[in-house]
Amino acid sequence: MRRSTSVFVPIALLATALTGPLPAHADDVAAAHISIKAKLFSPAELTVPAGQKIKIIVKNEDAEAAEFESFELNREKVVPAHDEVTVYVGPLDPGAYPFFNDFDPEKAKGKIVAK
Ligand SMILES: [Cu+2]
Repeated sequence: MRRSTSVFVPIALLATALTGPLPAHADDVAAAHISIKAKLFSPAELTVPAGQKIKIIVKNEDAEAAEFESFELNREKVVPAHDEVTVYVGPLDPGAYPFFNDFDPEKAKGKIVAK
């Protein structure tokens, strides 16, 4: 069977836009954003201020769950597919804090650098 015309349906795109990260942060904690796409962290290196509490909003754009994990930060949190979680860290001493996706530890790695 042939379809006479291709129908462009922007609803899926709109839904994606509406479920994106909220721009407003009600509290005064500095926010940093990391996304997971095609099983890679972006940015893979994230610089944050040392000496203050930080919230890291980890957004998973993939269709598979991920787990944001860091031994150095003592954090481990599942990020469901197409969802986001908030991870509070700090105040951090200056230095590098590696993290990885525990569901795909060979491929997805990154680090937070506190300065
Ligand atoms: Cu884990």
